[in-house]
Amino acid sequence: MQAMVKIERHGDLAVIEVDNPPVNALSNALRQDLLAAVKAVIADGHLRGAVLACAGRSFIAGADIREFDQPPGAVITLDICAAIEGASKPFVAALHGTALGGGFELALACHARIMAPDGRVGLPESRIGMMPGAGGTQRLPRLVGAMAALEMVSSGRHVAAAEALKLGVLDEIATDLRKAALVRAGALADAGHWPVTSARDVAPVDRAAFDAALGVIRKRARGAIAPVAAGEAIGWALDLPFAEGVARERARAVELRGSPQCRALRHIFHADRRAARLPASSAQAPGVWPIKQVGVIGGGTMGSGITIALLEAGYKVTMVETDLNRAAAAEARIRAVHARHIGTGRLAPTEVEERLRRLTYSYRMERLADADLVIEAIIEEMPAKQAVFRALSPIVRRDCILASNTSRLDINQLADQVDAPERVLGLHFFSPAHVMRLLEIVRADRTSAEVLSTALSVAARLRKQPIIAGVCDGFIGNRILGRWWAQCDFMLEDGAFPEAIDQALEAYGFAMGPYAVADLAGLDIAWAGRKANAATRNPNARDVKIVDWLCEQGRFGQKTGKGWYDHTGGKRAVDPLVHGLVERASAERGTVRRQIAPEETVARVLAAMVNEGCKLLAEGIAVRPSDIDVALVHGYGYPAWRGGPMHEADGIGLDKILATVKIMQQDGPDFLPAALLEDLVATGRSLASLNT
Ligand code: 3H9
Repeated sequence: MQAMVKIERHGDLAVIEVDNPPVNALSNALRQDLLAAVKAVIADGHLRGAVLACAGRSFIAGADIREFDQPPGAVITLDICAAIEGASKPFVAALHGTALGGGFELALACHARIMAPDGRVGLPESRIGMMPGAGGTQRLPRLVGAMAALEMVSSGRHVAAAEALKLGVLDEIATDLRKAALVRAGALADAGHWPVTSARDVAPVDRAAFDAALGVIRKRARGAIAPVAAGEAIGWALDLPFAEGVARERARAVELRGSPQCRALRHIFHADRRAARLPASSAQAPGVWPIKQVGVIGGGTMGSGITIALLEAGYKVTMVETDLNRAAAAEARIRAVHARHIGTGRLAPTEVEERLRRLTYSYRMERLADADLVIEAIIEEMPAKQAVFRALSPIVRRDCILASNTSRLDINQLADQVDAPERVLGLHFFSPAHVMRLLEIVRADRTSAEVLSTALSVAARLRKQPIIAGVCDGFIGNRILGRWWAQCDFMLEDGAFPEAIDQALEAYGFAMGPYAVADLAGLDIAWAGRKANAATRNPNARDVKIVDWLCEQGRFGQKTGKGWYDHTGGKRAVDPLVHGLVERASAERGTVRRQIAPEETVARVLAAMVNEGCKLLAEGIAVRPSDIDVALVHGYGYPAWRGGPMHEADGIGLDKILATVKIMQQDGPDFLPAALLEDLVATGRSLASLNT
């Protein structure tokens, strides 16, 4: 096996180079080798200084998170940081790619930091339920101040080189990184003294402002422990001597490492990456078609959002609308979003101009003759969508991928309209499409592996989180959503009120409860759908009428000022009229209303999700349980720190979930226990065992 750490000599200076692909993660073995190398350089009387650098695409991206379930090992990163910082010669960190977590902490312990122009640094531990444990929370505020450090550790964001330089993290940005680092190490050695981060004081801070910012972090965390713990540790840097702060940080980090939240977030980290891979059966590395020119048909909310996302990713876009007014409305929407980005400083006016130059509007589909990909985003009606696909077929090249943004319609029926149906698939974006991360890629019966693979590469370029779904009503996300929202409606009839259900689910960690979300999204579209599908409804399904009654009164949610709540004056207030309708629904069903505890709300919602998830797996609509977790976390506000419903269900026990489903089966055929769930319980297997 090749050594993971090597020492190169450059005269009287050394370069310690770490080489542990793909991202130089600090494994137990690497930490041992690295500490040995640092000690060897320190002990070598011919060497006056050293550079710490990495081979490959990145500097050390942090501790090896695959080892978090094992004991820490003989050498911890803290030891290496201490050896470097206390060395009798200067160490300079040469950073490229992503210097993250433990990697960044090593750099903070060095006596200077130089970074390549496209490099990034950060302490993203809180995103995986962890916090820095090698002095990061104590050294960072000594360089950048407590407020900036607080923001960095709680958000976990990656900071680009230019900002890092401005903040005081870096000493220099250099294109010829190794050379600049060697020059710096030589200069520090010549001077005979060098800065030691831990010896610096943290700049004085307005303590009340710091505590207020920590309070905001606590509120926004909605139950997530790590961002708050990391923030509190920055406070220790203000209150405690360095050594004490580091000891407390280490103890808390070890605690978090073994926590259920850390396990759940690591599950999501791996699940995200698994979801972006083709299922094993088609893993013969299919080719990826080049995509440069994209057509978007329909400039409504979805079409405009998709266009903004495509422009951000660098594509050339032609938007096709039916008339001047609609095109003007789309343009206004797109310009408004870009103007906001200029206003917040996210984009420079020149960047916006460059993006908008890549966008053309047209009323003629013929303009899409050169497109590599066309995304249809018109009204959610099958005949209209079929007409678009029929019209496109003779215009576009045979290797132009044709996608629909439908959230539930049968993609196969669209593929039937065109030549070469193997290039047709669904690209279901979530609203607002330029903001939401989830992208459901819907594979129709004839979609080819190349087309699927190309869609995954488009998702990566758009920085979206893809999941692959099969064709069914609602695909993965909306089908599961339909079931658990139905359970919420049943709970209203059984005895709950909307605000109690929202509160229970918000306390569980959802960003918003279902009734608050419904009011935000608008009740009218679902109402129209219910009316259109009335004839096909299963007569044995339990049907709750409350939302229809709300819509009949013109209460469509926030846009009309009233829905499940009264939003008059911009506040979400409980409305006695809604309570009256809820009680009427119970009375009409002949139900004696009873108290529904928050625990029952959560148990029924979770059981509905997991049961339907198992049906999706058995039908081959979802590839793996972890894809369902990815969908719910990135598209539906499920708390990431719980790892998604399928992960959570394994933790609770599938037998308990099944017991709840068995009670719910009285609610009709949609809630019959999934055969897969019963089988897993009978054979003592977990959902995680199905993650391939
Ligand atoms: C920490 O450092 C704690 C310390 O304070 C010490 C306390 C004592 N470990 O994402 P990609 C794998 S906590 C193991 O597809 P990209 C990843 O699974 C850690 N493996 O590429 C994937 O493998 P596969 C703090 C890791 O270019 C492959 O590398 N650090 C790790 O889009 C490529 O990854 C973090 O939280 C890891 N730490 O993004 C950083 N990181 O192909 C987490 C990656 O088999 N990582 N892998 O699925 C990231 O944010 C991104 O992976 C990164 C690269 C930006 C580095």
